[in-house]
Amino acid sequence: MKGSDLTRRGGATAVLAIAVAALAGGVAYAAPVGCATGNLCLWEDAGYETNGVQTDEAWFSTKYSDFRYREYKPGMNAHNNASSIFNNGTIYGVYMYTNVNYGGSSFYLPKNTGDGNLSTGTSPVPLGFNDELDSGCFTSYC
Ligand SMILES: [Ca+2]
Ligand SMILES: [Ca+2]
Ligand SMILES: [Ca+2]
Repeated sequence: MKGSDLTRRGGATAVLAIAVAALAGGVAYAAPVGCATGNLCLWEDAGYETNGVQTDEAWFSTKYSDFRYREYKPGMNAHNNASSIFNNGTIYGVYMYTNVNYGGSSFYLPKNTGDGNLSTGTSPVPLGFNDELDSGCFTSYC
């Protein structure tokens, strides 16, 4: 059987970013797919995704005062519904708030840290922030 080079399976070993891991609500050390270096990213659902899509994230690289105007994707804003968060900043931590204009309750999230499920209190973000966030800022911009 010579020249049997027809059997070359396009090694489509789709190396699906295993960064998805981030254990159930644990701290993640590898940024989720879709969250660019330097950004703070939010997703509507736990597990760093919005309706199953990891690249549908709302983000900011300095600060953002009103998530009603920040969208995961066209027509879907981040007002009172974020359930996972990752700070892919390289220098600063971020403060996140439950009200617009940096008001209400807040928590601090160090750089290169995430919480894959805001509804659990077993990770960097304490309880009380799931589906509540409305603004945030990197410490150098607060
Ligand atoms: Ca949510
Ligand atoms: Ca959590
Ligand atoms: Ca809120």
